[in-house]
Amino acid sequence: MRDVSSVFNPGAIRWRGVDYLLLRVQTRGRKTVLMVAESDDGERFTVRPSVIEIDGLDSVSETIYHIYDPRLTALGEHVFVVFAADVEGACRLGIARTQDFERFELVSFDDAGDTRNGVLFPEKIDGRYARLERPNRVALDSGVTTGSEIVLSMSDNLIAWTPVAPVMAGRWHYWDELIGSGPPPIKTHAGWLHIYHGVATHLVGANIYQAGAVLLDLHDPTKVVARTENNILEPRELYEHVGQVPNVVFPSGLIVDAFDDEGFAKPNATARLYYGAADTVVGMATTTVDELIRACLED
Ligand code: BMA
Repeated sequence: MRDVSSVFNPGAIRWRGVDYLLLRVQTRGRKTVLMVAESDDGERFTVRPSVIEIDGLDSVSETIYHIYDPRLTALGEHVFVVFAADVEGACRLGIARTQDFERFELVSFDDAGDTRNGVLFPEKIDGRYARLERPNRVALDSGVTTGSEIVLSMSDNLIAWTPVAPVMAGRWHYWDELIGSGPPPIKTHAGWLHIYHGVATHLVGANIYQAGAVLLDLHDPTKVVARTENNILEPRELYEHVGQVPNVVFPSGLIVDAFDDEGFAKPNATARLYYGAADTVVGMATTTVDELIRACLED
C-alpha cells in the first residue's frame, strides 16, 4: 500500500490464539481501505501488505466511496465484520465474515436508511442476532450526518434488520452529546459491558471525542443498568490532540484476555482498548474488566 497518511479506528479481536486488528487505512488521496495486522501479544503488530477485498461487495448496486470503522465479533465459526459504507448522501452498514482473515465474504448490505457505528453482539439473544447501531439524524454544518441515540436492532438471518427500541441517548451540555457504539459488547455477570464514544460539541472551535462505558441488561439490552457519568478516556496526549481531526479518541476494538466456560469475561481479565487518535494513528489503553464495571457503577 503506497502513500498512506493515516491509520486509525481499528476493529480488534482475539481469534484462534492470534490478536487481529482490522485497520482503517487512508491514503493521501483520502481514499479509505481496510488492512489486517496480527500480533502474538496485542502490542506489537505486523501489518499484512495487501488490502482486504470483500467478495460480493461489488454486487451492491450503490456506488460505495469508502468502507471504514470495522467492528469485529466472533460468533460461531466466523468473525463478523460490521462496517460503515459511505454512499451518495448517506452511510450504510454492511456485514462481512471471515474465518482466516485472508478471505472475506459479504453477508449483507443495508441499502436503506442512514446509520453508522454498527456492532454485533457475540451471541444471539432470545434466538435472534442483535446489533447496536447509531442512526444518523443530526446534520452538521459540514454536511456530515451524525446522531445522538444508539438503538438495538434484531435479525433472524443477519440480513434483514429491524430496529427494536432506543438504548441510550446523548446528554446535551456534557461530554457525550453525540454518541455511537465503540467495540462490540462483552458479556459480564454485571451485564453487557459496552464502550461507546461521546462527542462534546458545545466548546467553541472543537468537537471533542471521548470514550465512556455502559452496562446493558443481559436479557434485555435496551435497558441501561449503569453508565459512566464522566468519560473514561479523553484526548490528552499530543497524538490525540493533533492530527487529521484534532481532539479525537475513537474506541473501536476491545480484546479481553480471559473468559469462563459460559462466555462471561473474568473480572480480573485484562482489557485492551484500541482506538483511533486524531483520525491519524492507533492508540491502545489497558485496563481490567472489573475496573470498567466499577467505572459504570460508581459514577
Ligand atoms: C465520526 C466518524 C469516525 C471519525 C470521527 C472523528 O463521525 O466519522 O470515523 O473517527 O467522526 O472524525
